[in-house]
Amino acid sequence: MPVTEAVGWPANMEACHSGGIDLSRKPHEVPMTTPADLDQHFIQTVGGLPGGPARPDGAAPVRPGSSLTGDTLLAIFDAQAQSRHLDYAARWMQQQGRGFYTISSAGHEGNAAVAAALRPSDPALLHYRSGAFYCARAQQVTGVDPVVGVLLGVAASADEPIAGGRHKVIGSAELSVIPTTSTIASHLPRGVGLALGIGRAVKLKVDCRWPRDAVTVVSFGDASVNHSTAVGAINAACYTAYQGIPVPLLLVCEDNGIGISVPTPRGWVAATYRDRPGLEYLAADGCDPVAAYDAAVTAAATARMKRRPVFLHLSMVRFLGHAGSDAESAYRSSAELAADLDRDPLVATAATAVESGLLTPGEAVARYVAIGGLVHEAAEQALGSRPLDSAAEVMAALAPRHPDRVAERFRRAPSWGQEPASPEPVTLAQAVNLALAELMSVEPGMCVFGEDVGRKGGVYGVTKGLQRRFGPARVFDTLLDEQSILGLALGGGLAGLLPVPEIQYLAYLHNAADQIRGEAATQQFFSSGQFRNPMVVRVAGLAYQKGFGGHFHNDNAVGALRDIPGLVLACPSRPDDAAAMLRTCVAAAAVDGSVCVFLEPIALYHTRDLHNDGDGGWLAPYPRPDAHVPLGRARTYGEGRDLTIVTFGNGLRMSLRVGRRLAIRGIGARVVDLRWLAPLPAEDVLHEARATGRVLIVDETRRTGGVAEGIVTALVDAGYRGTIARVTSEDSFVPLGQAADAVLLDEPTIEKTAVDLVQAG
Ligand SMILES: Cc1ncc(C[n+]2csc(CCOP(=O)(O)OP(=O)(O)O)c2C)c(N)n1
Ligand SMILES: [Mg+2]
Repeated sequence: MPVTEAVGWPANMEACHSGGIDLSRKPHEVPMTTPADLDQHFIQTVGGLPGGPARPDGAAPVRPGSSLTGDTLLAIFDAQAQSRHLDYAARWMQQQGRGFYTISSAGHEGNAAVAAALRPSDPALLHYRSGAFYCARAQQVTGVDPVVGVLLGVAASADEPIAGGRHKVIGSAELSVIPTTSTIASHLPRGVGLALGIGRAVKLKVDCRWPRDAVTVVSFGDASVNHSTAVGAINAACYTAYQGIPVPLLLVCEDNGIGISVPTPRGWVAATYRDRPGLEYLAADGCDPVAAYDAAVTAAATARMKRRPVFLHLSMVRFLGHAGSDAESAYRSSAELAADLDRDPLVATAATAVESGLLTPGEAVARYVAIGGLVHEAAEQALGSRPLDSAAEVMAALAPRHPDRVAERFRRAPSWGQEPASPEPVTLAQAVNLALAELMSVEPGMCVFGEDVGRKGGVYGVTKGLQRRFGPARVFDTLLDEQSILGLALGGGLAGLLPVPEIQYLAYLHNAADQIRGEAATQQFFSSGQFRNPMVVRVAGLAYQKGFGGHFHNDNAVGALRDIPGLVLACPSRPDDAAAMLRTCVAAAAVDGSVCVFLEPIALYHTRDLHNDGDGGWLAPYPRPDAHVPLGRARTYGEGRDLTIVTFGNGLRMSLRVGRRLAIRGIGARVVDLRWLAPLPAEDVLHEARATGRVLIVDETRRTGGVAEGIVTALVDAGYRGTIARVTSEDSFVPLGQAADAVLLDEPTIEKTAVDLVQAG
């Protein structure tokens, strides 16, 4: 009987490598290591070991000088064997037509020792090959079955406990394992943010789901350490620790020497991280359970006691190729594959158990086979599990909204309902400043941070005085790295804070956009709402700054934000709306974990007048303390019956000025300020559009991918049958100096198009 049948798997497992096509046995090719090879190798090697000494006390160390006890070694072995069989199962399920994920943890099972060295309350953000870590952690908490959970994930089942089948992630709320995305290294900034955020939440006496002495653990591969996101995050951890600020973070590099097919230069990871300021570095053979465990214990203790970041570098091997479809024989020699097989961590753990007399060779094999049988049973059940079957179910966790609870928050906030913060009319910048102060005084976990926001009070003075009033623990300058700023927000939100990071200019959001697109916006989606990262990202942006030019300070492109599912994109134009909308965003973040981007038009920050110098028409009274703007509700100015102008941001001011000139020409226009660019206030726009039957969209962003595209589509989709025209800026970057006027939308264009539209009938 083939050995694979002995553990409950069909003998043709090797055919799984390309979704059922047997790539593994072409005579002219170097043979690949298949599940059957691994399985056979384990059984034959371990089965053939000489027996060990008499059975020792399970509480005794398995080797002199080590802290790894026999009991813990056996627990590690069980987790490793579970993980290995889960890898086989994933391929078998793919063959059965109900497996959608085959990236395996085989060869990386040494990471079980890292879990064994940590506490189950240490939050973990894991590499996709950290399956054995996950199985080992599940042993530390009652009631979580890692096998069933992982297999339901492989089957993309709606019953999968963390992502609800939306992706195969490693995660569990009970196990403090926060799902990560497939974008390698993108979880590292969040990890740094979480390590810092837990301490900050404790300091601010905010509810935090993790204990004050928790160590945040983040694992990743050797190729991933080169990604700018990893480089930036590790740099941010070092930069912070270098200043003496506690960063209890364990960075685990699972180094198998290769990234898909590209070898990592020998010694590169060690040479890069061995001597970084602020960072402790430890290396061990991740295939040897004793060495891996002892190093992990030291690393965890250092991170916990010294509250410093530690880089634990574990050397590993990779079996079964990169993923199920990867024919690694194309780029690896048979000698390399054989050398890896000799280092099989599962064999090493079994051998250690046998050497130390904990198991006989036969018992070790039987234990492995028995675990395989249980995993196979669970895999068979997973085949029949319920798939996700509707868009509603898929999207249920995307971005929960409870407008009633958001509104209720305004009624209950203790200092609200009294006098407004300013008796005088204010500018937009002043309104944001006052609203930040007001919100910080009622939200103890709210923190404002970014480049220059602390001592300087922001490039435009919007955060002036906040640090003095609320202290450097809540208002602080960060290092110059947008990925890390957003990472602080991602981790801080998880830790229970209410982060309000600032991105200095819209153009500088784009080099860190994945931290919003791929990380922040997906957290609830991939955890069925069990983890959330509330945040309000303030971004100074849009164009029309007088005398301060160029694209990078006048970026008018919002396409990268408009299509992010669930994201709230606010763009206040008037000072009173700015304060009220900021309140809404902060409340939505607190109530629903919403991810909000608050886009502040720089050119309007200090604008005072509307039509004439000195008219004060762009100032506004600071709004009553209980005033807020419901998400997705527009604001209409005027009741003109000839034309509806739909606009936002700088476009509102231009449109109101044009509207007055149109009135003189006998054209009655009403002007709708969208206020929210996502979700768009489609119903309000439709209502106002129908009131006149003529719509002119005034959109200062680019013609392609700009806001107007969404408005036109929303109107058409809603069955609006009137006239629609749009004016936008050019599909260009914004040049320096007066040339900017040549590509940006201007009032004469708005006015001419409006007149033409009305005169056309
Ligand atoms: C940002 C990003 N670029 C590319 C990929 C595709 N990709 C997935 S895994 C991988 C290699 C990662 O290698 P390593 O970090 O060494 O991890 P390993 O798979 O070897 O454990 C690549 C390029 C990705 N997932 N994310
Ligand atoms: Mg690798």
